[in-house]
Amino acid sequence: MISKKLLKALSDQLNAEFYSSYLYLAMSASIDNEGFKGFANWLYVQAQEERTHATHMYEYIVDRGAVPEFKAIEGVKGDFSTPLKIFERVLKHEENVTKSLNAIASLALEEKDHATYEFIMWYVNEQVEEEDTADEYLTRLKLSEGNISAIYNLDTILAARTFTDPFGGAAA
Ligand code: OFO
Repeated sequence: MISKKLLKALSDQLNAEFYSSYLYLAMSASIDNEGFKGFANWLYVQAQEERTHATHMYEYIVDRGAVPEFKAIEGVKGDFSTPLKIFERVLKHEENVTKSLNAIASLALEEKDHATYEFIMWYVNEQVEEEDTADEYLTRLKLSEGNISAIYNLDTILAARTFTDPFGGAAA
């Protein structure tokens, strides 16, 4: 049985993963209307991926014989009118997500809940790639500032992203 403290931490993380999905969907909608269809596509796919992170966490909690607490998902606020503004926020957001995942990993170790530690380490490791990708696009956008053809070039690259469920399920 999972401890109350860990259940709370995992429930909060479940909520945070849904918030991530919500955030990326909001960014996608805004930037789509600014004419950057490739960035909109990348963010839409990212929102789908975040949803799988949430449902995978849900499955783990239920498999451990517990029921997650379903709290309200925070509303999304922010200026998502340019790819640069978006990726500044994406990187900051992902860095915060990494911090909360690391805190859960530490708590699981403290409680000697090795199954939860193993489970959460998938997410911790996934963050390395997510932060790296956000950082790479942010750097490229900073370098291309003011150069619209360079930004559209990146938009074309991001248009090619397709959704693959990291846990092998069907499209969400
Ligand atoms: Fe859920 O992977 Fe980043 O936030």
